[in-house]
Amino acid sequence: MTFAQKLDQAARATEERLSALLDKLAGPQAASARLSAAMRHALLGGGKRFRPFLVVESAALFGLPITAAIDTACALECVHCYSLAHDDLPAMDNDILRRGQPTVWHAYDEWTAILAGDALLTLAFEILARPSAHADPDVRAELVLELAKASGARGMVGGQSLDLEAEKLATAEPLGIDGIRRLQGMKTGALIRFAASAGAILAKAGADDRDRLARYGDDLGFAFQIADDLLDVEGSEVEVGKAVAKDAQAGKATLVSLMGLEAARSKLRALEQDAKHLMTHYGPRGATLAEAATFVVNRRS
Ligand code: GRG
Repeated sequence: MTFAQKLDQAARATEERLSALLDKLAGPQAASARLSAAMRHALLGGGKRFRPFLVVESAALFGLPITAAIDTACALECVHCYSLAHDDLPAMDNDILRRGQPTVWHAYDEWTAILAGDALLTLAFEILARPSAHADPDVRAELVLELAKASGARGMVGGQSLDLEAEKLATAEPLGIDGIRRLQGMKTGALIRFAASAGAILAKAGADDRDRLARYGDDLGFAFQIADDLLDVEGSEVEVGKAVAKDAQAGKATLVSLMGLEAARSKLRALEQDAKHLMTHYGPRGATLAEAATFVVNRRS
């Protein structure tokens, strides 16, 4: 199977399971058809499903089948999609286009987008707490703990706050390279680190594997963010599926604007090589995650 086919397979499996989970957990019994529809719009309106793919492939490193990883992959995608629905709100990034479709608040309204995001965040932890996520309750508790840490004040939400403080508060000091690196490690990196580490948690792997996968996830998260900044500079709205050139318009410093295009591209290549090197430990089993590093570096959407 080619890399593209593997990505596609993980995306399809994730979407099928998400759809079934929404039907079961948020669908018929839910008080509000409007809320369910907005959750579905946020979750199933496109997307690369790259984080679920990382969960599935990190589990495959240890011989686990896709079925053993899919609920964890779906829980993570629920957190990711809630963050996008909230990030697009007028109070935050004020975007009307996401994944080539109207954003949730634009398709519905602001309060529905807020509630759909809240419900997706809650659903993520409901999915992880159920025995179908893993037969061992200790593993489920660890998944809940690690996803909560990655998503919350020390992770994605904290990074988003640092970002908005820098952008919106007149009193904020401009961020330098280290400050941006820290905020992006929290905002974008923490979920990608969780995705890469999840396979080791599901497989009850030892500390060396956990550490190696966390470092791989950090490389990928950093690369993912630089690639995103480069797309904002070099991509088109049609290609990327959302508004571009937003950072420059907002006068927002990014790693690319502070380092310059050439240094950013060369950092991307260094991160790709480091991530690939970490995967050599797993021999042929590590080949797909090694290719994922190249995918992140070359992505155009
Ligand atoms: C609102 C708490 C809260 C957090 C928002 C993730 C995030 C934090 C904001 C998104 C802003 C952004 C453009 C970040 C850059 C990296 C990123 C997360 C891009 C979107 O992820 P993709 O490319 O999206 O994986 P798809 O659509 O493929 O799922």
